[in-house]
Amino acid sequence: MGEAVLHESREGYDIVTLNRPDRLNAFVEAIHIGLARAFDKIENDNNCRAVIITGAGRGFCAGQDLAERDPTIQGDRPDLGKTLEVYYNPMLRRMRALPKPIICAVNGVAAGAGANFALAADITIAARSASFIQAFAKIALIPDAGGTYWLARRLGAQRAMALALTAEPLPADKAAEWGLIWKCVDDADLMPQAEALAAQFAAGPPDAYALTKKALQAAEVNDFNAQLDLERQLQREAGYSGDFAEGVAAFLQKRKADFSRRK
Ligand code: LHQ
Repeated sequence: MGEAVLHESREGYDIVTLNRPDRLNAFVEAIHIGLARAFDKIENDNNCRAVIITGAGRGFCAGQDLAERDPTIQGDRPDLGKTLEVYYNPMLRRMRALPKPIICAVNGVAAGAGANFALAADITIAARSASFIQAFAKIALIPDAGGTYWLARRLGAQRAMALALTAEPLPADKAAEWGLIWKCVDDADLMPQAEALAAQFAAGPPDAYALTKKALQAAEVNDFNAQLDLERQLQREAGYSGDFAEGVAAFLQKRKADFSRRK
C-alpha cells in the first residue's frame, strides 16, 4: 500500500493528492495524518504560496471510510463528535487559517465529508464529470465537515435543505451555476487550469492574498460598518507593504510586477 496522501512541491506551489483510489479516496486515519503532515510543511514554507488539493483515480473523496475501524469509535453507538473533533475539524480550521490560497481540483465524485472538504477550499474547481453528494442522510447523519456552514451561505435555503435531506448528487456544472463552487471545466482541463491558477498565485502578492482571505472570511459574520473598519485596517497593512509599492511602480512603468522578494 502506498502513501495515503501524496505531496509534491512545484515552482511556488504545492499539490496534495488524496491517494486511496480503489476506495474513492475515502477518509481513513492515514489520510488525516497525511494531510496534517502536508500542512505542517505548507504552513512553514515561504516558497509555497498556493496549494492545490485533488484526488487520485476516478473519485475525489467519498467521505468517511465506512468500513474503517476508527480508533476513536467504540461499539455501535459511537461518539462521532469525537471523530470530528479529533480528525476533521482541526483540518478544516487549518485550511481556513492558512494565509495562502487553497484551490481544490475536484476530479470526480465528492461525497459526504469529501464534498464538504472540497467546499472548504478558497476556490473549488470541478471536472464536468464530478458531482457533490451530501450523502449523510442515507446513513442517518447530518452534513458535517463544515457542510451546513457552506450550504447555508452559498445556496438559498431551499437548495441547501433539499441537498442535505435528499442526498441527491449535484452535478459539477449545476454546483457552479448555483455558486456552490467557482467553476466547472472539461475533465482534461481540470489540472491544467488548477495549476495555471496556482502559478498565478505563486507569482502574485502573498500578503495581499492573506489579507484578502481574512477580510472575506470576516465578511461572513460582520455587519457593514464593522467590515468597513476592517477594510481600513487591512488596507493600511497592505499599503505599507513593499508589494504595493512594486505593484504601482510596475503599473506606471508598464511592466510586469515582481512580487518574488519577501520584505
Ligand atoms: C467506500 C466508500 C466509503 C468505504 C465508496 N467508505 N468504502 C461519518 C462518520 C464519522 C464521523 C465523521 O463524519 C462522517 C462523515 C461522512 O463522510 S458520512 C458519509 C460517508 N460517505 C458516504 O456515505 C458515501 C458512500 N459512497 C457512495 O455512496 C458511493 O460510493 C459514491 C456515490 C460516492 C460513488 O459511487 P460509485 O461511483 O458507484 O462507486 P462505488 O460505490 O462502486 O465505490 C467504489 C468502491 O469504493 C466500492 O468498493 P468495491 O470494493 O465495491 O469496489 C465502494 O464500496 C468503496 N467506497 N465510498 N465512504
